[in-house]
Amino acid sequence: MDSLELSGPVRERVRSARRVVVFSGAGVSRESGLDTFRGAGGLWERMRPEELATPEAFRADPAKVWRWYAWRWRQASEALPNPAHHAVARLETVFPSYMVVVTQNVDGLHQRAGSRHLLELHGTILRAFCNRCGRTQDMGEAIAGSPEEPPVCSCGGRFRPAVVWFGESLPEDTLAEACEAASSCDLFLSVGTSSTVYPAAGLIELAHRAGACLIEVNPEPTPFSGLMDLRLAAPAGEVLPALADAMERSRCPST
Ligand code: BV8
Ligand code: ZN
Repeated sequence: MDSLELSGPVRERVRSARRVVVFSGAGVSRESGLDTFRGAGGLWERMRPEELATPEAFRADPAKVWRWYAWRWRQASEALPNPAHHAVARLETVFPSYMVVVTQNVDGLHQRAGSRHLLELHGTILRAFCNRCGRTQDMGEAIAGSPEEPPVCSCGGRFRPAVVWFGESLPEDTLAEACEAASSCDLFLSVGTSSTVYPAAGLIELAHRAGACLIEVNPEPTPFSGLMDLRLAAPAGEVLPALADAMERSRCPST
């Protein structure tokens, strides 16, 4: 995308922003070749979440769930961060006082792009833990040792991916820090999420109630599009680098 100009109140809000939250979903990794969940070509079009991403599914058929997560681990490991991930990492220098990335993604691409202040609301596919004693190990090693079914732990428990399944609570401290950040931010950038999964999507409401300037990047509208001060209906990989440039420009006194 050519350059992007921020105008009027949004430019002013970005120029004066001191506390910034970037909230991301599967769409930010689409241009890295990873499937989203919903929408055309999404994972849930081909598979049923309740059969794969729930504790019940793991109890009913641990091998099936394990193989699916092994497949997704391979995809995430072979993928590369795209310009959207790199632009998000860059924003940490544009907003040095405070910026946090709150992601629903489990693929680890934000870290690999250099984002340091990151909250993984739904865990990570890069690690596994025993569902009895909690011992953890690297997911790649777990899969290498047992590709077809979840490895058995020395305590007799089973290893499972360190992600949050539907019906499971999110990591308490991570969720608390994310809620604190959303409730006290003055700029909230929502990128590549359908904003339909809770409690994550509730962060947008918290930022709105805090009076933050809300920006959404998503080719498709979401249930919160009407709340936005600025909506960029384009792929994140195309628009985020230009948005980061525009934000940087709006914060340099000369321009
Ligand atoms: C819980 C990890 C307490 C695993 C995931 C309140 C109301 C309704 C329902 C509930 C509620 N509270 C709780 C629920 C139940 C449930 C829920 O929200 N259900 C939904 C489906 C209605 N929530 C839970 O179960 C949560 N736990 O509440 O615990 C509790 C306990 C017991 C009983 C009650 C409560 C746990 C939720 C976390 C589940 N784990 N992931 C894994 O990855 O396998 S969720 C998973 O799906 C992802 O992490 C992500 O969060 C979500 C998908 O959302 P998105 O990332 O937004 O992706 P999606 O495909 O939907 O959208 C992609 C978007 O990108 C689209 O809009 C598209 O247009 C856009 N896009 C596409 N290309 C691009 C792009 N954008 C930019 N650029 C592009 N190139
Ligand atoms: Zn164990």
